[in-house]
Amino acid sequence: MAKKVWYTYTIALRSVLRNFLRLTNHQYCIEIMKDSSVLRGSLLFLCVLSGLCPAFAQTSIPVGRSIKVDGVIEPKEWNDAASFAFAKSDIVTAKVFAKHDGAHLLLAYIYENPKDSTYILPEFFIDTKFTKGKIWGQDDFWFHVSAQDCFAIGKREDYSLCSRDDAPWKAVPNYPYGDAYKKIDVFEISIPFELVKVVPGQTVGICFSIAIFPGELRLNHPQSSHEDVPETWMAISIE
Ligand SMILES: [Ca+2]
Repeated sequence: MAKKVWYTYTIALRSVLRNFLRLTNHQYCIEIMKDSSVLRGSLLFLCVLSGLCPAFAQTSIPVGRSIKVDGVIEPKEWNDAASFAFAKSDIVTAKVFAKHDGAHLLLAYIYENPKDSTYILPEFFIDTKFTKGKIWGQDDFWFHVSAQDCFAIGKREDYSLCSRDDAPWKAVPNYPYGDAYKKIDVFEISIPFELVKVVPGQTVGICFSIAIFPGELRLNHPQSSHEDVPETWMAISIE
């Protein structure tokens, strides 16, 4: 009997935690860490015990196998990556897989049920020296995937360094040129560490972002981060 009550209790607790974490985009775990009260400490313990605190596993980008940058998720191609979920929206449910192979930062943007005829553009911002700051600095990189692969240093939305086939980094696929819309739900991306002057073992600031057109909506991960304020991006160690 006691065993059954305990089982019911743990199932209910897991359900509550799961829904709460879903609502808060996992930030609750981080908030718990900042509070040393006994109550919250206990919640943290339960949170970890229940396996529902992915935020703890998301403070680093693991080293893993190389990938084939072709826009196709092969079996076991990404099962050694960290996962970052965007807050749910009416337009798309999106997540990013992230890892590196020692020489390249590797990302996969994966969309579930993207709304038809909506361009959902992968973007990400890296504070490569982790200098934070309230405005973009010369160590902050902007990456953007649309009909071309674009990047800029020190600012966003500078489209002077765009290329579909000859960019110094690679994203597959791209949206078609012009108005020929194509629904895409997986992008694979590879950025040479050499391009951003990042080395394994260091900490960087990262904000994963998706820009949604039409509508000019943007989703960021972490949800509390802002694309224009590097100090709000998350600290990530490159393993
Ligand atoms: Ca692939």
